[in-house]
Amino acid sequence: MKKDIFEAGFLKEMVKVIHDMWLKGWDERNGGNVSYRIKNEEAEEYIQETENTDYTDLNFEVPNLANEYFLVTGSGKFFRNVILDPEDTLGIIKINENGTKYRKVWGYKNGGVPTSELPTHLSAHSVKKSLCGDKSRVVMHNHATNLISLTYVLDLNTETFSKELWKMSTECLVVFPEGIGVIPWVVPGTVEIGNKTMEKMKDFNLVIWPFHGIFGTGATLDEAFGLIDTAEKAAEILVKVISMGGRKQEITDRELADLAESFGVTPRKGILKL
Ligand code: 2HA
Ligand code: ZN
Repeated sequence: MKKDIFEAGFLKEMVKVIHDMWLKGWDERNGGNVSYRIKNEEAEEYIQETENTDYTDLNFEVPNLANEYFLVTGSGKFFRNVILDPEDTLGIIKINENGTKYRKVWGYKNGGVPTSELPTHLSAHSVKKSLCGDKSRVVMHNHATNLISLTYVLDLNTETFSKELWKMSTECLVVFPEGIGVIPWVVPGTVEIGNKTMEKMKDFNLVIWPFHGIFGTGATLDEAFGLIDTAEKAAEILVKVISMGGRKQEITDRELADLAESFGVTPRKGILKL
């Protein structure tokens, strides 16, 4: 007998983080999507294996995610409604034994399907699992307003975005010393945007999609949310600074290097000019 999934910590945390994202104003209408790679022991406690053999092709391969379970937001679902009906707006999928297909094992109860950004989520999970194992279980996407705004006015590269955000709030360099990855504009929901994001995920935990939104990863929902929240807060400050006519003073590159040394983090090479 499996435990009641509505008592599962991972489901409660997912509902809460999604509601928090909605309250932040990052997820208008059906904007945004989140996936959590469920730990095996959690999956075994809560998920009743179904007879469902109705597999959907992924159209790409993630062999290292074979037999993994993912809690994933549903396509077209509004984040503001997740708190009202998690079993309709969320679902759990299980990847097949060679990482080429998935089937639904819980949720999506009115015939829903996982997010249109599943290619990016699973590609990112695949890279992160191979690089950091249990230290990465969450992929989170949303339309954080100020980060998107900056993609219209800053040069679209890692050096510019990372340094500008590091300079806007002292904690940024400590929270994301590896900086922030930037890809070109690509049609969302495609395997191509999944591949481009995956390439960046080898080096970053934050990847910006210009004129669209942000992807963040982490070991936990709290971590992925906190990472995006920190970057978005810095972006908000930068938007305000630019709107007020620009800066009169700032944290210097030397001071950022001192900060990094003091906190024991290594800033991505080539960004600070010392
Ligand atoms: O799920 O945010 O990128 C809706 C989106 C697509
Ligand atoms: Zn989006």
